[in-house]
Amino acid sequence: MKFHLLTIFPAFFDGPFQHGVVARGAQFGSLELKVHDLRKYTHDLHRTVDDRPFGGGEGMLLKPEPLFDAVEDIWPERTPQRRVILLSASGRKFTQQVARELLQYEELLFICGRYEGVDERVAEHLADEELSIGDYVLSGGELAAAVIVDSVARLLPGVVGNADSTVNESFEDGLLDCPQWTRPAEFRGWKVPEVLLGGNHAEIKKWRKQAAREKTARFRPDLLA
Ligand code: 9D3
Repeated sequence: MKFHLLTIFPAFFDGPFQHGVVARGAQFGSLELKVHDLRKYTHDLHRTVDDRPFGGGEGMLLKPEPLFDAVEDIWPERTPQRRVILLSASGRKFTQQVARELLQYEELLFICGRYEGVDERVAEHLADEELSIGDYVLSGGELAAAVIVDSVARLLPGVVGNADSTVNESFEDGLLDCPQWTRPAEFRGWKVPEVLLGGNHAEIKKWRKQAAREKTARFRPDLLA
C-alpha cells in the first residue's frame, strides 16, 4: 500500500515513520510512504498557503488552489483504488473498523490541515472523505495522519511479524485486552494470579475472558452496551 501525506510541515513525519512497524514495512516493501510539501504547489513569492475567512472570524484557512494543484499533480488520474482523506476535527470518527476499511485501497492520500481549517471546497470537491481521530482539539492534521498510517500499516500483510497477531485484537471482539503479567511472579509483594502460573490452559482461557469482561465493564462500559 502506498501512503501520501500532503503537509506544510514535511519534516514532521521524519520521527514517527523512522521507527517501528511503519519503518519496517517500508524497508521490506509492504508499504511506501511519500511526504509532499504543500508549499511546492504555491506560485507566489511568499509561497502563501493560507488566507482569511470570508465573512470574518478568527485565524486563517488553507487556500484551495495549492491543495487542488498538489493532489492533481500527485494523482493525475483518480481511480477507485485511490482515496483522498482530509484530516479534520469535524470528520467521521476513525476507529479500528475504519482502519480495516482503508485496507481495500491501493493508495491513500492524506491532506493535513493547519491553522483554523481548510476551505470547504476541499472537503466537498477534492477529498473523498473527512476523518477525525477523536473528540479533542489538535493543532493540525499531521499527528492524526501519523496515527492513521500507523494503525493501517500494521494490518498490512508482512508488516507485523506474526501473520495472525492482528486477527484477535482489542476492539475487534468488543472487549479490552485481558490484563497480563511477566516475571517475577511476585514483585514488591504484588502477586501474579495463581491460575496463570499453572499449566491448565482451559482454566487460563476462561479466567482471561472473565478478566477482559471485568476490565471492559470498569473502563469502557460503552463497549459492552
Ligand atoms: C474547535 C475549534 N476550531 C478551531 C478554532 C476548529 C478546529 C480547527 C482546526 C479544531 C482543530 C483544528 C486542527 N485539527 C485538525 O486539523 C484535526 C483533528 C483534531 O483537532 N482532532 C481530532 N482529529 C483531527 S484530524 C485533524
